[in-house]
Amino acid sequence: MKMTLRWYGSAYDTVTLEQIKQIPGVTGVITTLYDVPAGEKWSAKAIKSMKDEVEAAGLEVSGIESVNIHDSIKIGTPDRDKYIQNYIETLEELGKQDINLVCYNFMPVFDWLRTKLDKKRPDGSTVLAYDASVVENLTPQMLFDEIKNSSNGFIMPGWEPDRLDHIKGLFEAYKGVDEEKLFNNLVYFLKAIQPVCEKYGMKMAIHPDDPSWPLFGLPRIIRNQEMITKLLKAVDAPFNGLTFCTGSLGTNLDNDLPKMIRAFGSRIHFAHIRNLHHFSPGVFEEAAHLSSDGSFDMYEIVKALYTVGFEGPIRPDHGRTMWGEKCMPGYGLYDRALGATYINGLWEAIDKNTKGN
Ligand SMILES: [Mn+2]
Repeated sequence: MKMTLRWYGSAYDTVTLEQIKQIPGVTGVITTLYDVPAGEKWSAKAIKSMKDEVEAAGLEVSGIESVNIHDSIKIGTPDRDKYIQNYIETLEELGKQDINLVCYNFMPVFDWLRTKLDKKRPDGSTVLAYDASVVENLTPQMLFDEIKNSSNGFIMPGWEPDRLDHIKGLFEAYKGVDEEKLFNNLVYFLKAIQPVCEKYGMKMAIHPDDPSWPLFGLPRIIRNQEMITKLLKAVDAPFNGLTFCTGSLGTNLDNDLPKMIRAFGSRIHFAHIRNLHHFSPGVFEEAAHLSSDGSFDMYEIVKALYTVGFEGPIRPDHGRTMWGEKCMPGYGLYDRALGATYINGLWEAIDKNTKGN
């Protein structure tokens, strides 16, 4: 595996490449062109300049998170082919510059959802949290406002203001898109991009839905072992893989994370490792990465990745906001650096135990 950190680019991120470079064992970043709207083609020039900046800091671009999918592709409107063509050309440009991992999601309207971005924990740190009873009593508009008002002035990925402007229209547009239709639109997209992916050895790593259940009547199709298996089989080629996000799949405690890792094996192209502390079904907060701070056995999760021979990037997912840091919720330096170090420690111990030295 390769240890990485998500980085939004120097215009958006409070964490610098120089800081990331100093985290032991971190060799790359997972980044994006944060200012390119979903559906637009990425230019060779912008990709090169992003890559040059990362490499000048002694790091590599280990993958892209995300090249977002335009809603027309998810909804399956007649203009989708135009957006798919832009996506293919973006993959072509990335492939030419030896960037061959792309994380994306296929969630309607909401990329992810938390009901609080700054929940205080007993140790004084703050974390993102979710309470299903809150969601039941809020409209999507109220949730957008909550996210906007508690994100320290940062634009949260998936919650860009232009989406907020269109939320009513988006809900209208998704009317009639049920699980089956959404799934078929995803398969249509994957089949269309398959040739360019195979030309460049591009790995497409779909991100699971977060949380892993339907919201506001919108379908969600990447949320458990059965649904993910169905997708991997529908386009049964190595390029069609998964971002194994413990914090998303783990929102539902019925998902047995180590078992799922063993089942998906080589189709896992990318891993997000995060711990959650569950209070009751549908009520949880994000925790420190350490097993004892949350509900997951991180040793078993990392061991399962080790056992399937995982060689892709891992990034420590959302961290707590702590030590007075001012940052985008979940994306500060300190707790993610602790997470990277902890996961590296688990990996080293598992490796040495396995090899018997
Ligand atoms: Mn994730």
